[in-house]
Amino acid sequence: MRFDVVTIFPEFFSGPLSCGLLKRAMAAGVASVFIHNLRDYAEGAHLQVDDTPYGGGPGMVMKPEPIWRAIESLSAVGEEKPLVILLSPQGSRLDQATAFRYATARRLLLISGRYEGVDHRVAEHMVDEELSIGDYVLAGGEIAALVVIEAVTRLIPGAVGNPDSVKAESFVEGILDYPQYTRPPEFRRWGVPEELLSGNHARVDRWRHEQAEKRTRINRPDLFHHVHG
Ligand code: 9WO
Repeated sequence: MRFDVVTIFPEFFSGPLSCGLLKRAMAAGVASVFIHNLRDYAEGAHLQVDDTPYGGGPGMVMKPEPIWRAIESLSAVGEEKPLVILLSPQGSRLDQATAFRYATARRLLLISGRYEGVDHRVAEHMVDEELSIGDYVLAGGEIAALVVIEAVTRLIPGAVGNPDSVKAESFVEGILDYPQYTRPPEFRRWGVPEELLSGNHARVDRWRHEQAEKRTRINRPDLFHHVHG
């Protein structure tokens, strides 16, 4: 999988890409991430990437032309055209099913906006999808782009140590994960559920399933539509 990111803050990505899963996936060659400075696609004496909003109002809006030039230029490299995604709170919501769909693509081109907005012609005419990672406003799309890169990369075969852990976990079955414990069996008089210490696998499985269901019902009633058995 090849990821390209267009941003006015390329330095934002160095920390996250140099740790853990993303670092390993890149070293193993299963993922490559190219960060591009939007300003490199700006023109004019001031290399301007933003301008005042039509109709007035506070702040600045990102101009369409540098984003267009970045998409045109980056789409032309390599043999495969990328799926182009604008990170925005106005987009459709990222979920695990979307992450799986993106993991089947060969290339993703992620556009991270800043300022008070992005000229709407970008969302309307230049991108394939507008994507939100959740119902809150950030200062820009950079963190959202990193969320997509991490959620997708860990689904690529060879990126995660144990492929069973991708299958077994949360959301794949529309239910939250069960609570996990490790040693010691008592810490500050807080015990570990006796079912987990019983050594009875059937009992452990039953307890985990009940806990997962209870958590999902209480914390995420919106997910609690799956078939129980
Ligand atoms: C600001 C704002 C304030 C009041 C009501 C609605 C609002 N929307 C925005 C807004 O979209 N600000 C953006 C800041 C403009 C461009 C990039 N920024 C951004 C992207 N903030 N948050 C995201 C984002 C991206 C993906 N998923 C969640 C949030």
